[in-house]
Amino acid sequence: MDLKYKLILLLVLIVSLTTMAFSYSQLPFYPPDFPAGPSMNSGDRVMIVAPHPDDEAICNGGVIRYAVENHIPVKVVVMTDGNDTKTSPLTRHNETINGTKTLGLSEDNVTFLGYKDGSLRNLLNDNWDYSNPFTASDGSKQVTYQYAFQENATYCGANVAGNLETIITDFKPTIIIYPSGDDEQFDHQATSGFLEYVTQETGYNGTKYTYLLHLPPNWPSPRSYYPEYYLVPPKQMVGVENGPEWFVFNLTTLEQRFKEQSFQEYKTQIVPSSYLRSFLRENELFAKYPALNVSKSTDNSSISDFAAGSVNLTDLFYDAAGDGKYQGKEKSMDIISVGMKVNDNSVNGNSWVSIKTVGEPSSSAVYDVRMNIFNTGGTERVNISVHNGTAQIQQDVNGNTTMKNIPLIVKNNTLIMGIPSDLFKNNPNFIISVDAIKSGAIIDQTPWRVVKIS
Ligand SMILES: [Ca+2]
Repeated sequence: MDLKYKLILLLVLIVSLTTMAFSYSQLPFYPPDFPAGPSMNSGDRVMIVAPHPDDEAICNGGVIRYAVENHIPVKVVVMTDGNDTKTSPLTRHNETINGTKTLGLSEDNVTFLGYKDGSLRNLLNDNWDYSNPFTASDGSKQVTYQYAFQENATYCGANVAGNLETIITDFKPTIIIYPSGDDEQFDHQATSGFLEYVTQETGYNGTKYTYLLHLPPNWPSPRSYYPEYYLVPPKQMVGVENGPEWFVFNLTTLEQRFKEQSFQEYKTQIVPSSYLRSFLRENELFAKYPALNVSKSTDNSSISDFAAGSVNLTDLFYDAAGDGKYQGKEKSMDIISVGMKVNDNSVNGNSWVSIKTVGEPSSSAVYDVRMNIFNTGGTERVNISVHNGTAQIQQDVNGNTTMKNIPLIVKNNTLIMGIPSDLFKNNPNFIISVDAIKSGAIIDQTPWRVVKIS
């Protein structure tokens, strides 16, 4: 072989080795560089909220096992019946009982609320009041399971919140672990909203952690059974201003074994080929969402100031681009930020809220800003809805509903709506979420976030 070919071979070898080394360095063989958490001590009491009967093990099996080993009380709350047409609710119930038993819990540690699988978003946003319950496909309007926390519980948001408040008051958790509002599955996103609601309503002052399960198509990466890998947060959700703060909970080999064994009890859900086995890793992953702060302004900005561009809204929080139902392909409905300006004693009586999308907002879409405002005289539920060039606000408080048109301008892919400053006159805490809907389908939605006014 002459020197030329030897050099070419050497070059090929160097390039291949470099490529291999690079690919290898991208594999999650090391714990991601975030603080450890949740930290749990002997005085703690841990409440884990699972939208469906299996979420408790998939994302929290290691935490549950750790708590059992350290004699830390655990309460698992399963929100829905897991009735997914091919599996009976009783089967799902039994899988959770057996799965959590494998982890070391007893049946008394698990509470089943029994609401319909897939209905939580309706209950939170549309069917809140007892006078307007959700009707399931089987015609039922209330829980019918004997094993449920409250038999005959009405399918409505107020009742779900009431159940969770009772459990929090009785169990007195110091740590609540619940789904991330960035989870793409609607029951998970809504459960997150319910927990933000009840923790505000009850004045809960313990710690809150969220867990992420559904973020298609590429997370967790790789999406398969690799127990020697670490679970790493999705790139687009790291380092976002006011976004999730990540925590790593490393598992011992024994805890990993218990978790894997518990998965075998969820026979109808976690089949050997299931991507859910991606969650059998060296660690579990949690995130805290910081409460957002808005300072009251006194500059009395008017709609013409926004139209002229002389006043800008400050972004309150961000939503990933490229997410949602079509992974961002509907650019006009891909929400990227929510802004707010709360005016104090405004001459024109208006404060401002904005939604920014990747593409120009579409007149055929519906954009909703939902807020629950926690005033001492009662929690006010507010829905600002933008459709076809018109913005409306609906306010519900203590059974009274009012609806009226409000100012709207569209500028730089941003919808800006004028809302009454009166909503915030007592500096209440509130929670807020935004979604974009087309032909009844939710294309994108933000998490529910807690906001404090100063
Ligand atoms: Ca988005």
